[in-house]
Amino acid sequence: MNAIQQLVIGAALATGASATMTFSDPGLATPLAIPDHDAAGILRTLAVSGLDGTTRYAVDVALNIQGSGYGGYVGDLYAYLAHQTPSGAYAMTVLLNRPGRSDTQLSGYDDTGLTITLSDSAAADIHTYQSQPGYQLAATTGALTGTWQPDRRLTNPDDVVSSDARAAISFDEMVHGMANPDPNGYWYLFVADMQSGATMQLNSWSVSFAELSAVPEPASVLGTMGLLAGGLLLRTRRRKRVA
Ligand SMILES: [Ca+2]
Repeated sequence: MNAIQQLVIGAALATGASATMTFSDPGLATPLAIPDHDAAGILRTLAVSGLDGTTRYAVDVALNIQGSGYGGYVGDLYAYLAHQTPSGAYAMTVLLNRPGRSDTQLSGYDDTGLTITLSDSAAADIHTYQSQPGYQLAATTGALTGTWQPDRRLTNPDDVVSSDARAAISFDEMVHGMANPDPNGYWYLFVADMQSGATMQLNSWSVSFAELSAVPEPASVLGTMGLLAGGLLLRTRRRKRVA
């Protein structure tokens, strides 16, 4: 293969379709009750393997929490995601920190549950979803739907309000902010119900890893085009010399 063919194939790979791998909680065969008004909460574990440690991934978390008994109340919920690499490095970020809780609404939002995806690339913060135009609840369950940014507030869930700074790290930083990035290992979901009254259950959760294509920067595209043109020119000149 000559240099020109290598460049063309390299460009095709860089813009090709990317793969997504999803890992679901295998031990969660039936809904798991989240203890009411109990900061001890529940902790679930996913073993993740088979991902390329040198590839950059977009990480998304799917979360399905539904009201039980007399019904749910999403403003009671606190949840975080943690990751432990095979070498033992550890990172975490806050997914939910009492959605809707503010200085004027200390109980947070009263919707019955969540059937959502949390993603770094979402348009809006889950904490203030009722202020976002077009937010939707599922017709059958009343659960919030859609794709949202994780809450990322590190404030104590007993004190958190919407105006608190969102200082916690993104999913991408959870993996690539480490000295030896590796998405494999263990991923943990912690969920707690921080307020007495309404009760909820964890129906399912999963973590997806979508390969991010190495899209060339405009400058490097121009550089590649220049190299290709230069290479063709060189070959033409050489042929002329031989002839
Ligand atoms: Ca509760």
